Amino acid sequence: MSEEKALFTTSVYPFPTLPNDTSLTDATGARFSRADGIFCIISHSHSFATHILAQNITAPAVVLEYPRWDDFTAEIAKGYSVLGISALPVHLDGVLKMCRYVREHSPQTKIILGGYAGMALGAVQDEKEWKQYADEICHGEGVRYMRRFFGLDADAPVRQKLMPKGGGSPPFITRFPKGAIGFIVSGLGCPGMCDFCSNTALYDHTRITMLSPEELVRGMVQYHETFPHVSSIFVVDEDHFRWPDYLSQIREPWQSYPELSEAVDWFSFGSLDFIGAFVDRFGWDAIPEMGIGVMFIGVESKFGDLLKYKKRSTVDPKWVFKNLHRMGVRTVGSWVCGWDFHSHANVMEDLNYFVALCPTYQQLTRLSPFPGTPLYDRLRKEGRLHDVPWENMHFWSETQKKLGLEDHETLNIVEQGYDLLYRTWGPSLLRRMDVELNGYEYCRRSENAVLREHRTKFFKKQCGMVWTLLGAMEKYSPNGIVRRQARMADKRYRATIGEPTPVMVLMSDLVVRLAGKEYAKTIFNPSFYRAKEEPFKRYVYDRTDDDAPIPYRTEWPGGRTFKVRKAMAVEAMRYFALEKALKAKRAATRGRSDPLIDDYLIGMVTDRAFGFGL
Ligand code: B12
Ligand code: SF4
Repeated sequence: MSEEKALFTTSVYPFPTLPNDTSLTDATGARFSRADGIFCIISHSHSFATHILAQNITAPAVVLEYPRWDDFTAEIAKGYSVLGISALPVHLDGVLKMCRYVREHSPQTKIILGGYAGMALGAVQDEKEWKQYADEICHGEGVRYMRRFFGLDADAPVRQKLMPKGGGSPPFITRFPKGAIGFIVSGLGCPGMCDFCSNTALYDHTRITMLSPEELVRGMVQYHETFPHVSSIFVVDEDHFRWPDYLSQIREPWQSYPELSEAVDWFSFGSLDFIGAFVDRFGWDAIPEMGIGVMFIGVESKFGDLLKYKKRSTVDPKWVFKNLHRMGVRTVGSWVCGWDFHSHANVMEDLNYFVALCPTYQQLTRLSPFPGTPLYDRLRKEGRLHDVPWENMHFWSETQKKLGLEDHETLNIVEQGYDLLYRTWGPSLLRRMDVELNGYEYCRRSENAVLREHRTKFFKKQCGMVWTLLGAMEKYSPNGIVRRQARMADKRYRATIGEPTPVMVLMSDLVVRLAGKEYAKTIFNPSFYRAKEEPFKRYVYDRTDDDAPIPYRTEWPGGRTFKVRKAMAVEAMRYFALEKALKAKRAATRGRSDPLIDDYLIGMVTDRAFGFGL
């Protein structure tokens, strides 16, 4: 075995699928735009923990993402001193099989299990039992842990270079979206102590700062400079608004890169009471002035007084959602079904309250006790846990029993909720356009020059892009309510931004045709949508240039199947023809062009970068 060589990996494929037959790694398809018919955004994501660990040690390292079994065993045969597995409880069957294999075929390899899978295993097995599988479980933050493991300075600043991008699109627009979403970790952990929350438990109820506000903005600039088509940065933390001093320090560096405001915004996390306190201190305007474009907000339930969580007791969710939308900030509202107080008498009232918030995106889940949390311990003591296999340990698990609802019902109510949101407000992309039109108007009136002169451009480009989907949304909407909303959005676009350009109209015509074909497929072959599968990728950190923005080499050892290559070729041809047609149209109708929007659209098509951030 060669010396000190680290292998980091996710669990092996196939991954379990979720109860509604969607993919674990497709946050928008499984949750955020779940029931949006052909407008559902199907997306992919990467394994950030493994990259951040590899980026903060000095030994050569390889990261495997979604390996198939043979890929994994072939890699193990290369001989590694240490194997770090990063996984969630839902993967534990696969992870334990991997550990057994390594114990047998590469006994000298040290196995470290980290992340939420480690926490869950440690919670249900005693040390003697789990030691059969892993040498160590890393509880909490892993960068410092791995540095200590390799005898490095654990407290040196955390390095974060560019991670692989995530992204998505309605599949009829592109099945191979170039990632439009960058990822950065600003902090880990939360002192909130909500009993159901794995995060507060894993990080022992504290927040660990991973980047200073200046470093965070520099990281966003690096994404923008390296990948100009990135339009969202997903900033991982648990509750940004709990840290008002940290958050407010982002405003100045952000404003000093006005070009950033024209191209990207960032995804933050906030809990209601802390958003309220932040706004009391700094005002609403501070939120867009820091570049925040999307906020994940845990609403959890209408009945905040019954929840008894500190984050959810003083502020009215309607007030928060309305104000954010007014400024162009999109929301991901989360709602949970299966609280102890839920019964047939109140659950639909609760759900409809959530629908009334009109979140731009949503996450509706069942209350799911994860091993290692106080909720799990309490329900176990009360004899209220179903024995579910690891593969059902996720946000829709049927783990709880003795509720005021039948056990199966919580899943149906959640699915009904997604559907209700779609039928009431239309697809998330339509809601997004409405909020972004607000953002355009709000920034145009703003006294802040960065918002007025730069952010307006961002909103204009985004609205122009989503406008090209409006015709299809109208035609293939689920009902008259949504059909009319699509028409009203068109009217509002024309009144706010202006007449669509001939380039936009041409693109919209193509979108309507593609949407028609897709819609027909869903009618004649309802099982046409399958949970998305991720390819296996191998990232090599050979330490030749650790300071480069992308310090790894990406390999696709399995290559692409014939079917995938064929689909990619068909799409490439379509986009080649579209590019020529759009350029010709712009040349022929130059007087009616809006250069900002047309260049943006044509640029995305030319660079084959069509894809939607959040
Ligand atoms: C981004 C995100 C996603 C993304 C990408 C996830 C990914 N693979 O990286 C997507 C959208 C795909 C996703 C999906 C899911 N997610 Co998610 N997700 C998150 C989120 C917001 C951030 C995770 C993240 O990337 N953090 C940044 C990295 C650097 O931190 P980290 O993963 O904690 O890793 C650190 C340490 O744990 C440790 N560590 C981790 N692995 C290892 C390995 C070794 C060897 C060592 C030494 C250390 C170590 O070191 C790292 C650096 O300190 C968290 C909530 C949160 N704020 O943390 C939820 C969260 C992790 N997700 C969760 C869940 C449940 C899921 C799903 C199962 C969905 C579901 N609906 O049920 C799927 C499963 C995904 C999969 N991989 O199969 C739960 C996990 C709870 C649990 N006990 O299982 C969380 C905590 C949300 C919550 N509050 O409950 N998720
Ligand atoms: S506020 Fe959010 S992140 Fe913090 S403990 Fe509660 S649920 Fe977890």
